[in-house]
Amino acid sequence: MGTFSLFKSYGPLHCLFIALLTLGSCNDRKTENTKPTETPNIIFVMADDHAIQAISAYGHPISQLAPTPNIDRLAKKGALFTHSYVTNSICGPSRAVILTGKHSHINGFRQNGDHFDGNQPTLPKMLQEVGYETAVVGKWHLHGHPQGFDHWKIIVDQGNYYNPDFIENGDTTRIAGYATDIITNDALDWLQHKRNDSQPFFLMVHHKAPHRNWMPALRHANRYDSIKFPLPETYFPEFENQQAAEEQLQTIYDDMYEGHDLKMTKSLGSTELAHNPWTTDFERMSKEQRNEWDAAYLPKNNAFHKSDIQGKALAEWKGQRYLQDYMATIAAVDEGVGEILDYLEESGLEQSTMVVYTSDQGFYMGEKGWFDKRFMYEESFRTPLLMKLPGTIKPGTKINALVQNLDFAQTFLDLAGAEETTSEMQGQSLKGLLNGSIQDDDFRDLIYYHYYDYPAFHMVKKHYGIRTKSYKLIHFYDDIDTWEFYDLDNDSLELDNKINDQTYTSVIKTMHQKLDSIQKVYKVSDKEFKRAPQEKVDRAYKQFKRLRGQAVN
Ligand code: SGN
Ligand code: CA
Repeated sequence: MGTFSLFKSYGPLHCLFIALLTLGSCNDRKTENTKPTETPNIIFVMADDHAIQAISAYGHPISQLAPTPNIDRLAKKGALFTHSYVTNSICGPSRAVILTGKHSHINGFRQNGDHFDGNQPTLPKMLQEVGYETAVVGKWHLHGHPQGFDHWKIIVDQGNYYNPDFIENGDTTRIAGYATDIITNDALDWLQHKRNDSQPFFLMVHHKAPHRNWMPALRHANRYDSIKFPLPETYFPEFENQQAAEEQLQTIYDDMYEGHDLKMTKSLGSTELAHNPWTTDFERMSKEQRNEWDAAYLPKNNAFHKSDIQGKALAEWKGQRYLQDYMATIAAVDEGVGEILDYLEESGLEQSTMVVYTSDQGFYMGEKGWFDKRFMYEESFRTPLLMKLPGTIKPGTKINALVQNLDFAQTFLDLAGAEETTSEMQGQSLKGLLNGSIQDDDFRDLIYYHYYDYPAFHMVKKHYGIRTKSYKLIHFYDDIDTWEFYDLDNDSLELDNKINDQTYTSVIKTMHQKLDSIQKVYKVSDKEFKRAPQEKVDRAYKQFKRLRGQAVN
């Protein structure tokens, strides 16, 4: 980093220096041409738990009934990544990978609850070094305060949808309103009034939405009531040879809390929530907000109580309620993206600003009967990724290469002209894919995954593995020791574990070799595979099963 520390004093002089160096302009605000910008501004918008199935540009049937026209603008004007993945499908770890460009075992943040070592080199710090002004607004969830940001305003821990608490400069304040709108407004406020006009900028906009418990903005609370979303064909799965899948606790109709998650009420005419083991946003709402909420939910809850649905029909009803709330929660996120894109167009920043949309991981929308994430199966391993950068990315580009959130830091630093700083990182810059100089098949052969958060919420066992274009090999360990192998071209739903199928013996052998060698490349040591004591696992199963307590069955 030596030479770059020269630029530590930011400001107009620095900009002039960079401009002279590159013969471009730091912040090409008013240009309408489509030449690549030398040091583009970068706006990185990340939602929490936003599934690919819920972005209309990806074409999934659910999203066609609840489109996201603003997020789709990025695909129209830029690139849609069809095979974008995380390295560890859970919130804090995903954020740590994005900030460091390193796998969890190197950056030290393996599971939610770990503490992020903010003293290590990170993307925002490195961007600062080359003259960027940096800011983060919204969810942080790494414990401790952000480092490397000139401006930050974060929600406390997981945050709340209604009247959330934010931390800014060490002070915690409750802000009236709806989290998604507040975060969008903070981002716009920083762009319009707070940033230093003479520097390129890097702004991270981290939404809480659409994280559990999927509470829509009041204006969207009835948005999809009349829509019947298609439930996946695997909504009632029969697992065979998939022990970890069988033993999870994230099935919509078994594990969701009827009050907290599904907003069901105790009885006809009541506005009191059914089973709700925790305090939630309902306690934070003002009287007016709660009245408006009840006015939106009472009629649909009453209709449920009158219907007397049971068994399979009830399980399907729960799936519908979940999808309606989840998609309605996304509506405000999409509006927020629209506001930011509109602002860029109006302010003349459009040409010089890269906009990225992603999620901290994928999510289940009823596939295998599930919600939540964590598994290395496609729905949670994959994550949405859309990017626009005029002059570099051709409108309507589709990128099918295997990419990961591990690559973001290197990509942004490469675009900022600071690729020399990334030698310790473990990803690959996506720049060549973005400007068309690298073809999808030439980018990367396989991707590596490791999930550690067990025993914990939803009881998804620890596992690691690799995915190539056509195959996936997974090892679940901890209180079990099972391998799974999928032929993705012939079994895209990953229902048929072929680990013992002789037809695949030689492919599986090659996959094992690839797994061993990538673990060496990524410096995975034997210490990474710790198991929890059996009593701890048993206790956790008991605790989470006890919490379920369904009232309506
Ligand atoms: C909370 C959620 C879980 C979720 C974890 C991790 N329960 O504990 O469903 O898996 O967060 O989510 S909640 O009802 O309390 O929200 S993550 O996005 O932070 O990884
Ligand atoms: Ca998440």
